Amino acid sequence: MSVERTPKTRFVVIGGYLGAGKTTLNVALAKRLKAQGRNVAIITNDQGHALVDTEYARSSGADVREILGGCFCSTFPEFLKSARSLVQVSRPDVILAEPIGTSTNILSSVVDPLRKQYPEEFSVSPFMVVVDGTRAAGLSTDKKMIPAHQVKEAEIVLLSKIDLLDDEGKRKAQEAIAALVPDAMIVPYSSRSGEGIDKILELVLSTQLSRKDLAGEDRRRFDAEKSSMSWFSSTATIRPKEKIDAYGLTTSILRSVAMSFPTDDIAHVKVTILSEQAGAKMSLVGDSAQVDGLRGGRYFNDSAHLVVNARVTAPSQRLGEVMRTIVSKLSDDMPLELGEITESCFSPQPETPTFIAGL
Ligand SMILES: Nc1nc2c(ncn2[C@@H]2O[C@H](COP(=O)(O)OP(=O)(O)O)[C@@H](O)[C@H]2O)c(=O)[nH]1
Ligand SMILES: [Mg+2]
Repeated sequence: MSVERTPKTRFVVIGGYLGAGKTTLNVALAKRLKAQGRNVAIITNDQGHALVDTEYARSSGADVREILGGCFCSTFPEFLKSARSLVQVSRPDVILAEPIGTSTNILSSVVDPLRKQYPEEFSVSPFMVVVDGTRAAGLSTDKKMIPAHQVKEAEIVLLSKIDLLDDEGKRKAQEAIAALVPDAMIVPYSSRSGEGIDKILELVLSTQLSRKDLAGEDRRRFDAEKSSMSWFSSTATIRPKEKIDAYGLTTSILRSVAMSFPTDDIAHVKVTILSEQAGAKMSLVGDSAQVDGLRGGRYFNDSAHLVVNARVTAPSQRLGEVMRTIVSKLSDDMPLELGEITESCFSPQPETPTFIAGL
């Protein structure tokens, strides 16, 4: 199939809160774009040392780069270097970039400098923000400030998880978003049913450019909220002594997490287990646990790689202790041995953006 190639790389930044559905959407978009014969690259971004998102995004066949250790906005030169190296190596038609779920001021500190300083290299799409459809109606009363701030920056709001909403729920969600960001287009969609994804694909491939000018908010307003949510990440090798149920293992980890913290404090916890024989990915957002994918078989007795990422409102020491216990207890409860455990756990420190709007 011949595909029209645009001379510039289409650059789409897709922001939104923890657990809203960004990675799932990027994977769905990448698969469709690949099926059309287009090259796709995904840039993932987070604070820890091993990302569930990166492993999952690679499963779409896209070239995936991760930027670790801080938000795009404070590592803009690295972000740009990554994008340019992607352009040279895999010549993507489209780059999809996912900032950290608690990122703020992405429009002014990432999208704006990209479009103003590199218009010859990149066709920068309007800034898209994914909003969890099941949480949209509560945005204005949410005690957290970051989710509403992110919505206000959007040029296009992608309203996710509409498979979980009835018509009334969809209407309320859209009303709440329109009240926060009257100038944005709203596209309801579901990564589960596929509804609305073609519309998003159309926007991704259009030549429409980002144009919104909005000064960033004083980032110090958000520092306390960002650092109240600690980050934990761990990897381990699992050596089964008998056959293990990959789905049972991920479920057991998430069940233990759900029992250890109040629902509202669980921003997003992700687990993947991957071996030659089996693979499973699961997520917990608040009290909603979902199987995101099973690959290969469900059972395995070969050596497997476990990755756990958690973002929870708790002091980092407590999050670390709880998560470490949950991981190490696996070998008490199941016929397996754990080896090569790596771990990082911390509260994110305030970041200094590379570009501040207006300066
Ligand atoms: N029902 C439903 N679940 C979704 C949808 N999109 C994402 N999810 C689930 O929401 C959870 C968080 O998704 P993820 O893409 O990791 O969110 P991110 O933190 O924004 O990247 C996962 O369990 C996904 O399977 C959707 O459209 N419908
Ligand atoms: Mg993600």
